[in-house]
Amino acid sequence: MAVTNQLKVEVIDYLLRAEHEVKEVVKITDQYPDLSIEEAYDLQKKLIERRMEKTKTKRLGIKLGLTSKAKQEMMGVHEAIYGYLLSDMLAFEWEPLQQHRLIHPKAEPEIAFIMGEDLMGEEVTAADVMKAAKFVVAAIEVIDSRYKDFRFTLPDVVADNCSSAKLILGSKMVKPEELDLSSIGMVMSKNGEMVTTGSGSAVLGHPAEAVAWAVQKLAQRGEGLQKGDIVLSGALSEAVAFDMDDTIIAQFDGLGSVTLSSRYVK
Ligand code: OOG
Ligand code: MG
Repeated sequence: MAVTNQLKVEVIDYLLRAEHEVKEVVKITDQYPDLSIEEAYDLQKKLIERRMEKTKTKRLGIKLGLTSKAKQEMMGVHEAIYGYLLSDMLAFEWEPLQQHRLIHPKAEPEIAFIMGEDLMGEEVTAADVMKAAKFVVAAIEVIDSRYKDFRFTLPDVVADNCSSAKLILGSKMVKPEELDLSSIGMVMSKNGEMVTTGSGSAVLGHPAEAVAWAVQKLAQRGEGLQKGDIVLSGALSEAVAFDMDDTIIAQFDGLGSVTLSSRYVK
């Protein structure tokens, strides 16, 4: 199916409205079953442009998703996915999330890269990523699929900017070469009880491998990482649902911890 301009406008309005009105919607492939992944990336790009215009936000960086073999198998795919992070997605440890602005959020423990240089090209390697990154930081990503029950196919989730909603960074910045990112262990707790554990190797073997994959993928569309970008390299474990008054803490070897709390505040 060709993605006509008319279709792009309709689908993008539909997804942006779902986010704005905090209402889950039926996935778009129910209506457009032939939507390809490449067409979904076209939609994502337009959606991001429209969202930036509407919310007067700027690019903050890039996020990866489905970077673990387990998650890829669950979705029946062999590839990771990427989306964009925007400035209004940045949340802070000391400021509870506004639960009523989220549909059915889940928290993911991740390792974030802060880029010290632009990075672009189809040949970029994990070693190049490690060189171009200025710092790595512990992070929690909040994903909040706009689709009903968090159920979707790959083109659906790509068009929905890979479920991006919020991110929180820890306060300890570490130079990438100071840590072995593949062997970092992580424990995540919810209201004081351990809920999940993971390791840096869950992210395509090494988080920098995942970021290199994203750079290669972006290059196919004439894009790349920019100096100052925050890059979320993908979850180290499964995502954990949370509700108002929950507190989630992810603790990483060598990177310290990062805390998410959520309240009903208007
Ligand atoms: C897609 C986004 C997954 C990750 O880190 O794997 C993701 C989803 O599961 O909703 O951000
Ligand atoms: Mg994620």
